[in-house]
Amino acid sequence: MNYIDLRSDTVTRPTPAMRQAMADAEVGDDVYGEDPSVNRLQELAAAMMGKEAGLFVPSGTMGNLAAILAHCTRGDEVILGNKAHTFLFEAGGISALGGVHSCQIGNQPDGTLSLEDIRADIRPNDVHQPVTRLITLENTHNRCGGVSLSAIYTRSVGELAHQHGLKLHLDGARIFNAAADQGVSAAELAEAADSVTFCLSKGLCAPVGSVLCGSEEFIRRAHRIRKQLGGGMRQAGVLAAAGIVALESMTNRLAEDHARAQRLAQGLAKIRGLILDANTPQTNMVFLSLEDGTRPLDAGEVARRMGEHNVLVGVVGKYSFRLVTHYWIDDGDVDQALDAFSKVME
Ligand code: TLP
Repeated sequence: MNYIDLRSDTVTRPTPAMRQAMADAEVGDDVYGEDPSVNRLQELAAAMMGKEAGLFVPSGTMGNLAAILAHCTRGDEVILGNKAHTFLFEAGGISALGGVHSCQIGNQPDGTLSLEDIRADIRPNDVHQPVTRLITLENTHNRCGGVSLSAIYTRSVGELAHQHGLKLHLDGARIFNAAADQGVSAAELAEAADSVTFCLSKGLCAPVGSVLCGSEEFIRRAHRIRKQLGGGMRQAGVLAAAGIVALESMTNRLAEDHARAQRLAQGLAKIRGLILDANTPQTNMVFLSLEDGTRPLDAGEVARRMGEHNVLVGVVGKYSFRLVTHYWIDDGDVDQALDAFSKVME
């Protein structure tokens, strides 16, 4: 069964060019540092992020975890947003596995953390308190509607961090969507960050993997942590080969996904019973909810009925949805999804 899958861009399957590159990939034992495809991917990723070095990791979650553990020691504190993916959706790994304390600041609707809030939460030198070591930002910001953060804002947080002897990590899972949105390079958006993770496996369509980038010295520490976490992957070149295709040929097309999200939102706005979130969509995500009058139908039931029309939607609250456009969604799929919503909401 071929579903129109709007639940996430993580559902993207590899392109034919990726499958070919995977079949042809030169491989070696990456734990010995001998996989030429992994080495090439890491170099390419670091260059595209404007950093000295890169580390291929199995997931965005492991990339953020390895980064935070490389910046912090047990009992240190990271300042992050209360809607950050790392805070909400990474199974508490930083505290469970790293003993890292988190200080959550309310995200502004535009995905930022206010500089005043950050400043107020940097701990004084006091034996009663944890040591503030790190700030993390997310770009694009998933739970703030897929909004992209500017380089100017990121620089202001970087400056604040560095003035206080802190580091800045950027969860750039979808940094290429942010770059496409603003017409700038990913390197510019990541410039102020000491480290950045981005995902190959979302809008870029690779089957598996993310890359963590930073200074050579930082990546050496993160490399050991990746090994501790069981992320040493041996002949990972078959995966890296798809990642190279992703970086070489998939970053420049993301604006198409953003345009389709706009088209989808325009159609949804005309369907009775659906209310779009303010300012949605920002990039490739449309957030919406059911109007009061349509309840007792809840989002789970609407999603089930959409499934009967072969359309899969993401349920993110009792009455709310997230729809994500990606490479495998074309204009016809958008029309079909709109048609299904019209029928379900009749
Ligand atoms: N996000 C997934 C879910 O986990 C919610 C999605 O469908 O959007 N940072 C950000 C900003 C993310 O959105 C995600 C995945 C990750 C990190 C983690 O990446 P993976 O899934 O590779 O561990």
